[in-house]
Amino acid sequence: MKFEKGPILSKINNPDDLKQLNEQELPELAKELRQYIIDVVSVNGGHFGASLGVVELTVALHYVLNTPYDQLVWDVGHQAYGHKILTGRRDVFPTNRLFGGISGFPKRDESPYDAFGVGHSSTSISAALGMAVASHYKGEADRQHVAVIGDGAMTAGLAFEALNHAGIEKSNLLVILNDNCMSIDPNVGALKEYLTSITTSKPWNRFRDDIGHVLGKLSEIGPDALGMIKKLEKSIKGTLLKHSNLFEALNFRYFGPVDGHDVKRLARVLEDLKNIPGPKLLHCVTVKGKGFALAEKDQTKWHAPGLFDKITGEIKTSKPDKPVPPKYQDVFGHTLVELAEANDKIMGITPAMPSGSSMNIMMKAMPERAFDVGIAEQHAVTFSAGLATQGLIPFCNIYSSFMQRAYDQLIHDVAIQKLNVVFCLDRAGVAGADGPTHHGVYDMAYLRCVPNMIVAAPMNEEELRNLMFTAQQDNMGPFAIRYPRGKGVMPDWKRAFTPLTVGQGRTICEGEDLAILSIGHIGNEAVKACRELNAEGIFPAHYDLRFVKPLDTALLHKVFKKFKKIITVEDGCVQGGFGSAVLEFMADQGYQAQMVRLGIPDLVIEHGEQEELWSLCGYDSSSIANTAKTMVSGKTTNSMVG
Ligand SMILES: Cc1ncc(C[n+]2csc(CCOP(=O)(O)OP(=O)(O)O)c2C)c(N)n1
Repeated sequence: MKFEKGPILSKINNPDDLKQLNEQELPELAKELRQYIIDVVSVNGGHFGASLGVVELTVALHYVLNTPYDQLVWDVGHQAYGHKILTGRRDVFPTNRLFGGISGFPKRDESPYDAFGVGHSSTSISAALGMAVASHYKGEADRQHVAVIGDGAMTAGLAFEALNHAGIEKSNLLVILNDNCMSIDPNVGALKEYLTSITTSKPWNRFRDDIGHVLGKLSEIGPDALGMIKKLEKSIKGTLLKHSNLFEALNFRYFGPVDGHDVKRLARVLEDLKNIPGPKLLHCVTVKGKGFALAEKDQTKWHAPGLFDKITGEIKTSKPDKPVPPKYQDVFGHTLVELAEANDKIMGITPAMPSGSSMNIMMKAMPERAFDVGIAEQHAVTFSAGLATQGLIPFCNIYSSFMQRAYDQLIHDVAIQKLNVVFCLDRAGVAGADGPTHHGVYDMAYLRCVPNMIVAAPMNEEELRNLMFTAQQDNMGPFAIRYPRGKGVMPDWKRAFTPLTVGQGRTICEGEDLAILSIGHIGNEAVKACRELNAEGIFPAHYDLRFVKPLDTALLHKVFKKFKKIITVEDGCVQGGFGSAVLEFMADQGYQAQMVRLGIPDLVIEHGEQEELWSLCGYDSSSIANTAKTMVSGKTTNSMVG
């Protein structure tokens, strides 16, 4: 598909071309850039509102900074589409997030303009500070280091840790706080209220006006300009004592709030900030979804809306002619409320993913029992641990890859103390177009080595419900349930609860030629593989283990006594994961069999549709069937990991 580009954007192949424009042309370029993002995202999908909100800031930054020599670090990176387009990727932008195409996030090996690889939030200040300290050490006094971080990302401990450190370094660091009052859902917490009070309070507005008067005009003032800024700050701080500034208290020079959609003014302000040494913070106020009315209005929905009609704004959904299975996340959300209605000890916790995890269903139904704690995975886990010490049963829902942030809390605060916390790990397995930062690859490996943990994965919606039911019983201890992004397999999913026996798997089909052991939803690919094999006269047995820990040892003894050819299938890393657990069982129990472990190999798996990636890694249904055929025929396998 061909996308039109405006006349100015067509000429911008890199930031050097951008610098040839005069200031008057910047608003028009911003308009064309915004339209190009709308055109492409409407047919390709991806993050939307965040990039629209920083169009002017992006243009101004590349107009003023000497990138890539100057280091520009985007936090999370979901807002960096404009940056990609202006830095040499305009014509490949239509491949954004597609299999084999450019990444939806900044990535160091994609472009020298991507100073730091991102995807998880709140890393930008630490990374930019590291770069600034390195420049200082190397004597590169002229180099700028800029972190652009949203008010949502600023809620994380990591961001605060970086501010705390930066405040005592004399390095040249500019933090741009992109304040749009939104995370994916509305931003939460006391910091958010503080930022709102700054943008609305009278003294701060005076401060802003006074500073605003001078910033952007330093070059006109000449050599006395810095002295003037200092004087101004001093006198203004007198007025502000009652309302002392958090960032100032951390030794940052605070500037703002500025209008993040006035591109000419932003360019002038940034130009002046280049000449102010040390750590500084520019508070930039923007509107998420700016320039696309519906996205401005319903900012959560338009964070990543999928495909849509760019004229009418209608979001394209397929209209199925028969009932379709629900998303696992929705089964989680509805089941949690159902369980919580019957068990008043249940609480819900999400670190900033109410919509993404469907915790918003409980937040709506039982607001006093469900918490969005901000982008704060570590806190979410230890907060849950605290609740559990008081006899409550927290369901702490964290995406598998974000859970990596809270590993110490999981061990130190939950597992060692055997607390009843239920971890629901959404987006486990390859996550799709978000790519390597978001794939939930490692959880089975990193959880099963932790004492006291129960680690389970449902093969379908009914199992998810039953696992949740089982986990909320008293004295279960730490209990992790991992499930993938997207839909399950059962349109008719709302069945009565049946408690499961911890550590017990189930037989999907008996067979003769070999055994397939699967864990979780990917077992449905094994079901398809069995069908294909049966049609060719090969009869595998298939077992859904349900639990990675504890393993169903009775079932495994039965399997190893009967079969000499075994395939394990998991949507997770083969190193240390489910297959490794079965391999350890085999070795420990003195069995011998030919085993092939199918799963994610020891490689960074790029972005693509889940099915494409299952196939790439060799564990979609046809890869499973091919592996089985090769094993049965007595040949060696050529699977990526076999
Ligand atoms: C560690 C981590 N947790 C959660 C997320 C999911 N996430 C992606 S963007 C986002 C909201 C970020 O809000 P903000 O920084 O204010 O940027 P905005 O989208 O408002 O521009 C969240 C929670 C993430 N990327 N990383």
